[in-house]
Amino acid sequence: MTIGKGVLVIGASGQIGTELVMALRQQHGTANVVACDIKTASDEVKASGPFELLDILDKDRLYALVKQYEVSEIYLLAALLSATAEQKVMPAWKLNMDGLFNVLELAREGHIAKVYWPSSIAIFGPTTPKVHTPQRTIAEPTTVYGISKLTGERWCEYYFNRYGVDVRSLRYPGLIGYKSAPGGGTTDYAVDIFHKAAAGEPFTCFLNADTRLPMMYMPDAIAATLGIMNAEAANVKVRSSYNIAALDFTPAELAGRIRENMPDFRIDYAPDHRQAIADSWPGSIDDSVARKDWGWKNRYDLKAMTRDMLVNLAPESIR
Ligand code: VAH
Repeated sequence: MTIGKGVLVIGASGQIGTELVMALRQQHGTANVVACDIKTASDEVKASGPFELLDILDKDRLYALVKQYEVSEIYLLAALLSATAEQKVMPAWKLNMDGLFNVLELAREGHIAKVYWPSSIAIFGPTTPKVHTPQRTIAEPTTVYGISKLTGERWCEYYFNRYGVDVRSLRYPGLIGYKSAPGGGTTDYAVDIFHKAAAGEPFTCFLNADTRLPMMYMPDAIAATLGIMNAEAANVKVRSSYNIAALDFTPAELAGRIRENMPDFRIDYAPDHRQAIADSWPGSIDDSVARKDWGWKNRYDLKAMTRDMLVNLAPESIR
């Protein structure tokens, strides 16, 4: 089986996938980047290049697409996120783990050359040091999502060490973007708040005002993803998953930044089941290892992210 120039993005209709597909098509050429998902993708993704329906648990269909498009790289983004996974425990475990094994096995068998698989700061738990959490530390996650991501990291490192599979991974913090709707995440309040502000509506936050969480603007997350995948293999020294960081803030701090442009914006707080998930995670992350190994650095701080989100969602609000 020839390994060609094809790139497969699985989970292309999700929050990250929608933007990652467009960035990969710029790098590899639109015809070479195949967007896949179990549900249809955005008009932008479908109009700019090939799209295929795929359930990542259907290994035969996955292999057929790898052959058809002469795929050499797979970006596996399909997963159930933290809040949803708590409601659908076994479906989440099956999707998050069997999906990963389907891709790692294709790489072990030599059908693809490189794999990207996202982990998350959700691999940390209540016993992890919460401030400036280091690359290597206690990781006792208490959520289905976090357990699946920590387990996945262990398997990625095993497939690298045992079979030489070139799988690379980042521990994403909460991601914020305006191009796609998030789904089922505990950090998704930080996206919803901008849409409410842009609509001139008050926002009820499902986390407490002082809940500090690590976050990142989507353009930085996309840059980090391309950065680690384009890095020299010798510089990717961590084969479980890298901490990456950019921002950390509380809902109250984010609301304050929005009010700098929209003084009438109002927020109130009604913590729900997602508060316990957020309370189990770190407040800030140390990403010095990624910065040293392959030159990671973020571009957006909280002020710049807030401004860019509002420029795109509510341009009339910008002062
Ligand atoms: C979630 N957005 O909230 C994801 C992310 C760190 C959080 O993994 O589940």
